[in-house]
Amino acid sequence: MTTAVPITKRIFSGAQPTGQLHLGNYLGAVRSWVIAQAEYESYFCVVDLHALTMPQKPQELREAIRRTAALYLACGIDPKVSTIFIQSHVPAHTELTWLFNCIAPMNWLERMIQYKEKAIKLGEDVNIALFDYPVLQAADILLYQPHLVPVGEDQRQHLELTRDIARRFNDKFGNTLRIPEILIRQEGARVMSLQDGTSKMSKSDPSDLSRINLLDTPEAIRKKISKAKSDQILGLRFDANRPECYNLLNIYAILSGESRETIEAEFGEAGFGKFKPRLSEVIVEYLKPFQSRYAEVVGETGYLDTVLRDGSERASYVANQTLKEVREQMGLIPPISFSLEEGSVR
Ligand code: AQP
Repeated sequence: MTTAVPITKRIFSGAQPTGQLHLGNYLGAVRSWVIAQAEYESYFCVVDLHALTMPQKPQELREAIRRTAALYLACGIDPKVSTIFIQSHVPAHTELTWLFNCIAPMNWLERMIQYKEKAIKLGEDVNIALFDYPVLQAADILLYQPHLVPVGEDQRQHLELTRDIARRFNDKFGNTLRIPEILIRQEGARVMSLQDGTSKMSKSDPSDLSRINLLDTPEAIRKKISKAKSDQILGLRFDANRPECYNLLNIYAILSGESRETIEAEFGEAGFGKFKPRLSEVIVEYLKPFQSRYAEVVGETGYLDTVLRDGSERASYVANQTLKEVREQMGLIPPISFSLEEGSVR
C-alpha cells in the first residue's frame, strides 16, 4: 500500500519599507499571511529594492527596513514556520529581473497604472527602475514558485503581469515556472484614505492624517479619526455612494467583528459625532497587542538579526534553485570554478 505524501503548497508576499505599515497593509495583506502560514510553506519579504524606486533618505530607509521586518513579527508571522527576509539580501532577485527584462515587452509595462500614477508625481525625476518595478516583482514571486500570492486589490494588475511573464517564459523555454494564483480577500482588500474615501490608504500619502499606522499612539489615532473626512448626511450606512462613511464603517466592521446589520442598527440614526469616538476605541484596542509585541521584538537584542539571517539563508536556497534552472533554460552556462590546488578551471 502506498501512502500519499502531502504536497506542501507555497506562498510568497511582501511589503515595501516606505514609511510605516498601516491598517490597509495589515487588513489587505499581512493578516492573510498570518492565517496562511499554518497551511503553506511561507516566504515573506521586505522589498527594500522596490522602495528605492522612489526617492528615499538613506537613514530613514535603513530604519524602515528593520521596522517593517519587526512589524511582520509583531503582526504574528512566526519565524519558526515562515521565512522572513530582506529582498536585497538575496541577490537572485536582481539577477532574475535582468533575465525577465530580456523577455518582457515594453508595452506590457507601459500599461501599468501604478507606474503612470507615480510617474506623474515624479515628473522629470522618474527613473528606469520605477518603470521596471513590476518585472522585479515578478522575479520576487517566481523565484519561490509559489502556488498563491496574497495581496491587496491594488496589486492585481502587477500580479496578472507576473503570471503573463511566467507564461511567456514557459512558452519560450519550456515549462519551468509555476503560474501562481492571486489571493485577494474580499474583506479589507481596499482600505481607503481617511482624508479621501476614493483613494486608497497609502504609506506615501504626504498627509499622515490619511492613514492609521500600526504603531500610532492612542492619542494619534483619536486625532486622526476625529479629523477623518465625513459627510453631512444624518444616519450612517454602508452606502458605496458615501465613500468616507463606507470606509469608516468598513474599518469598524472588520476590527469589531460585528455584522453590517448590527452596525447599521446601532448607528443608523446617529451621526459621526457618536460614531467616531467608538471607532477610535476599537482601533486603539485592536492595535494594542501588535504594539506590545513590537516592543518585545525590538527590545530583544539580536533577535531580529537572527531571524533575518536565517530567513535570507532559507530564501537563498530556494531562490538559487529556480535561478539556476532559468539561466540554463535561457542558454547561459554555469559559473566556472577555479581550483587553487590544481591551478585549473573546472
Ligand atoms: N489601502 C490598502 N488596502 C488594502 N491593502 C493594501 N495594501 C497596500 N495598501 C492597501 C497591500 O499591502 C501590501 C503591501 O503593500 P506595499 O508596501 O508593497 O505597497 P503598496 O501597495 O504601494 O502600498 P502603499 O501603502 O500604498 O505603499 P507606497 O505608498 O509606498 O506605495 C500589498 O499586498 C498591497 O496590496
